[in-house]
Amino acid sequence: MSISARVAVLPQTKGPLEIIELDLPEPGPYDVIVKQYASGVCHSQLHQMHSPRAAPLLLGHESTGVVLKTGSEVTHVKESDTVMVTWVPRDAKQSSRFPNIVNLTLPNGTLATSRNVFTWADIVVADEQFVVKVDPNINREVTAIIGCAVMTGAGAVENTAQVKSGQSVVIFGVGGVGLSAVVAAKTIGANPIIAVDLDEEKLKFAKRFGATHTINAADGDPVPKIHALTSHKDKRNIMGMPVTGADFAFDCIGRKQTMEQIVAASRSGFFGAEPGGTAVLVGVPQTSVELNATDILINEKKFIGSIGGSCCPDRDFSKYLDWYDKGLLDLDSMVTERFGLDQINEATTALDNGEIAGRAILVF
Ligand code: CND
Ligand code: ZN
Repeated sequence: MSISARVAVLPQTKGPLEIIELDLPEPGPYDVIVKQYASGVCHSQLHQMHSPRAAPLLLGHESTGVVLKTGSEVTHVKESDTVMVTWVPRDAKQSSRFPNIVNLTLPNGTLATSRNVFTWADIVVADEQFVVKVDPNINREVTAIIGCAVMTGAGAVENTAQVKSGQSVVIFGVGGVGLSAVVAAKTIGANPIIAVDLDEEKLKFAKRFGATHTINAADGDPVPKIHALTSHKDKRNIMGMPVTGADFAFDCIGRKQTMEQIVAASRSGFFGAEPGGTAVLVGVPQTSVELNATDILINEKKFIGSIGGSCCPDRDFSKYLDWYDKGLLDLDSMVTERFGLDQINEATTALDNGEIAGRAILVF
């Protein structure tokens, strides 16, 4: 018997998301059908909503749920297992198969597409590579944001940048992704941990998660303030000047201005002894960027990207659940708003208006 689901669909032309009831297809050999407990609302979906599209879109990419049905080739989960749905393959190093991208035929015959998964629905179908088995005793709501916000922010710090204890970090943009980067920096023992945002309330909030200093970029250029907080008086750069700047500067926004500021905020090299700092792009850019090539060259700085926090969900999600259990990752505070599926347009509008202090979730 086919399974009926209520799915949020973004029409191809402008307009709000619509909740459409439809019958899900029978799972293909590698598919898993998941009845959902909760899903996060990520800024990446706003980027998709504000971009032109070739077809109606299915959105959302982090959730918790329980398995209802599996395809014939699925072996790592079975009916009634508790899982998380995410958008990074769970063990890509082991699996040579590229995961299927889920599309659904709407009742009017139109094909609605997803980038890889969709989680803004009470029941979803996803490739098994995007379905991670977790302990059945997890908190079923707030842990939904591990599937993107935590993986992306914490993973950028731990996996991509490999920040070490005592190193200095600055994190631009402390929404769901940036706060998770702050938490990982604190857990590793980074110091100082400087949060930069335009919103004073979000900066205060970031201190609860481990930011040691905050800078409101609405009050002027944050870069000189970052340099004032990160000086290495005994080290000299190529110009013979004392070195200042962060060992790592993370952009968890993706605007042209912040992408340029993370390079300027990174420290120069210790001339002849150690290369310069690293600017890490996490936010999804909507424009290209002009890099100061001289700064990068003479100061031996790096500009790198981090996608999905370079995470391996099968390995990393249980670790983040452990951080939650130990009180290191306070997801109960980080999830600041809850909406029902029928309130999806309210949820996305609130995020767009900067009204979500941490991360919003949909609860089904
Ligand atoms: P959210 O909207 O929650 O947070 C963004 C924060 O940036 C807010 O607190 C803003 O106030 C702040 N901000 C905006 N402009 C500036 C500025 N000029 N200076 C300082 N602060 C500013 O977004 P989110 O945390 O859900 O997502 C953040 C970005 O990360 C976004 O671009 C999203 O698409 C991206 C992302 C990337 C990846 C990846 O794999 N790299 C995965 N998921 C999301
Ligand atoms: Zn995301």
